[in-house]
Amino acid sequence: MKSRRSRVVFKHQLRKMAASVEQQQQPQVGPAPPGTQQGASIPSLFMFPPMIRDALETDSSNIQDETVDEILPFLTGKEHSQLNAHGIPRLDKERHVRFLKKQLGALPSMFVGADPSRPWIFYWCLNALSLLGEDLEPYRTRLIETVRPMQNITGGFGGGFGQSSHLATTYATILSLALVGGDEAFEVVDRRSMWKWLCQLKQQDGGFQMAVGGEEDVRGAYCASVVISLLNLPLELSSDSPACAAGHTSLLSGLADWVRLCQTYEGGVSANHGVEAHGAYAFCALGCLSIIDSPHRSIRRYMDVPRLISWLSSRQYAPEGGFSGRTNKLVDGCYSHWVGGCWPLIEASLSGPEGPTAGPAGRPLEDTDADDSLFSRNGLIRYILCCCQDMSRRGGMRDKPSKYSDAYHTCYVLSGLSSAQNKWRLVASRADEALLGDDVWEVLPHTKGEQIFDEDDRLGTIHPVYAIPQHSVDAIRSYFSSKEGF
Ligand code: FPP
Ligand code: K
Repeated sequence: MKSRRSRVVFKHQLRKMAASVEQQQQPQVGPAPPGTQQGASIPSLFMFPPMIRDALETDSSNIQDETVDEILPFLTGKEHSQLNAHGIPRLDKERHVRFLKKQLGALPSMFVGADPSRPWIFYWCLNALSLLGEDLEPYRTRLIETVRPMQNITGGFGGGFGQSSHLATTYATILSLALVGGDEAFEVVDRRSMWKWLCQLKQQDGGFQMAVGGEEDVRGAYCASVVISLLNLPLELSSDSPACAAGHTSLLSGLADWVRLCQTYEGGVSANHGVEAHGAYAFCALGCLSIIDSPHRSIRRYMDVPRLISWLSSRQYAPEGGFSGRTNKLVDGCYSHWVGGCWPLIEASLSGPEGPTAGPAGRPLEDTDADDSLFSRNGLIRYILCCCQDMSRRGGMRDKPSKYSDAYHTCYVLSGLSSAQNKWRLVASRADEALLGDDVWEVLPHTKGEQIFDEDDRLGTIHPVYAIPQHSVDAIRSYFSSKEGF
């Protein structure tokens, strides 16, 4: 219990903090700190270590301080040779495309341990290339030939030929096939064995194991719902599913209740019940719920939304501008997607279906100029463009400046950049709960507030639930929607 005096001091500090944040969000005027690019206007929020500090020194607080020291020269322009008027470097698309194409080639032998994640590499590289505006057609045939032998006759895809099926590699394979598109790619999937395998993974408590006999977590809930809805699989459970013993009759029954129990006392979402909340799992939970039903119904029904918003908001740091994955941990570019990707789903859950942007006579609906985003889009854009690009010959995107770029970070940093630059809206919700994932979404450039990046650096977009382009979602769904049963 705080004393009265400490409450008064606390209130005073809060007022001071609010005033200083307001003042710090104003662009820098007067002399720039040493080493700063002259002429660029950078809000001072992103130029100095935080004003308010916890007096308790721990390993976590020390490494946090070191991270701020590492990042500030990138945010203030000291590490960049060319900046725009807002102190932001260009997105080096050509370099990142070259990096991704190289990653898609054969892996050097020292990466033999990464073999089971080959379907992930396909998804990360293809999705990132598509965000950068590259044509994926040249990869279709090679992808089809490579993933075909990875499918097991007992259902699902492993990480390579002869490896047992796993939901993560299955999810990554299905998304990769959707990305390259075309009937031949879709026909690789054996839907009947996929359905039988998913029925084996479905558990009595409503959740999904990642592999037969493997761990049950919220990744399973998300990956299974993505696969079920993209492939239009029948929902009835096979009679030998372990879930039947608990009275379940559908692949999705009890799933939302299982996901609900992953929300922790902090307001975030954990891998399974009773462990630590982490941003990657928040995205899985919201994505899964948005497939089970429209987000304004399912997210509001199964999540404590105010507590989740409070926890998600705490993931964005200053001066960094980027997101962390959990309490007392460091900013990392990949959370630009895992945490950043939660915002469109949260926004849709709050606003509900909004109808098309253009009114009845093609007249744009009333739009105020104020930026009502729930996170600082410009803070995230600043972190990504200033800190996450490898500007050396290597290219690609990274966690933070001291880390090497890789395909995983390139995919999720670019996905997060795209969701900060563009605004998704739920236009119409599905008529019937049974039409899984059948909501209408629309995306437009985000134009409210100040645009700090160059228009040429605006990325393509990915569907807020499926994390691949909307036209890829539409194509695979429409191909399989004509299939009744198998
Ligand atoms: C902690 O790593 C990371 C986790 C506990 C979650 C990892 C899960 C994902 C990235 C995605 C799962 C989603 C799907 C769809 C399969 P850390 O301790 O190295 O990082 P931290 O310090 O930032 O928490
Ligand atoms: K990490």
